[in-house]
Amino acid sequence: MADRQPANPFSRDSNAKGLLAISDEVAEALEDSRPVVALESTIISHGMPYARNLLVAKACEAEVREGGAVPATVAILDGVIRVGLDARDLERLAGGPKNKELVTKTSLRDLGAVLATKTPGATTVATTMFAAAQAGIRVFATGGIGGVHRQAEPGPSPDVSADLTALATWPVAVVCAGAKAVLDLHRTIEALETLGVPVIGQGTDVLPEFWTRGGDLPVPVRSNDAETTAAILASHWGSGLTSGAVVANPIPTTAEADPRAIDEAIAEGLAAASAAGVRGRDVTPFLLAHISEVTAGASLEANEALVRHNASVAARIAVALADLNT
Ligand code: PSU
Ligand code: MN
Repeated sequence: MADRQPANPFSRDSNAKGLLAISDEVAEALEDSRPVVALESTIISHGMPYARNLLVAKACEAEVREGGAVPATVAILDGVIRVGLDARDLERLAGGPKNKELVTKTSLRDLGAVLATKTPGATTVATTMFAAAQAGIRVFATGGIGGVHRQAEPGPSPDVSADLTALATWPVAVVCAGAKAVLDLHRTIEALETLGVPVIGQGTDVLPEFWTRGGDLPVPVRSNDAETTAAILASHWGSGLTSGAVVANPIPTTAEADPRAIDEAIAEGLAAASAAGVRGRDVTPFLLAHISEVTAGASLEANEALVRHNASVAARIAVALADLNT
């Protein structure tokens, strides 16, 4: 019997019927099989205050370029999913102090409505993974994925991010500093196991906890460099599996926030969110802003450092992956 080859996981896979627009620079890089790294936009519109958000968005693109890859920031603008933005697009997403009213945080369930109304949308990890997969991009950098939120009291429907659904569904590696530590990290890593999503600790044996390097939860596999991570990813997809992967990359030691201060700020943030009745997609942006306030900006400094580091490491992984495929 002849060997049956799995479908090429690096081919483009778009069913977007004209609603997906890839910039010329990104399209040319993909055409030539050169390394490309996707970046998300919820972190710009809802994860950081104006005008720091714009500086960080540009810095992440620069980190990707320095690492030898082409950045492809994703957002929804004028009724189209855009892959690869210019400076003016980034400014629109960064907006001003009232940006939250203008740009919709767009997860998978929101995508159709945001496209139909032609209003600007910032893509979450889930929606960015979807767009990346459609475009044929395999590596994506963000700060931290969403996951299973902590629950004050046991109830029937815990708040679970569609980021997990996306990780189970599309062949994109998400380079991140673990999941945001406001979540229930234990349940999040168990959910990833159930969904069959590899969690590769790059240079770490434990799950990074966003603002800190973590220590409580072991990761299932460790890789010591971008080449090893790329080899694991290539084998994961080469086997025929079509799910995504988490590449857990801890914040550099020099940029790590004080774990005690962060734990206290998280507890305060969670109490404030529940007192203010914050729910659904507003929870994560509320907590990030509150924790930054309580830590006098220390958490924001750490957030910038970790997301830039992820962009840089993602570029190296994209380069190593491109080398494996040529
Ligand atoms: N990483 C950051 N800041 C962020 C996010 C990630 O450093 O704001 C965003 C991502 O877009 C992620 C979202 O998908 O937070 C999770 O939101 P939720 O918990 O509502 O699914
Ligand atoms: Mn949620």
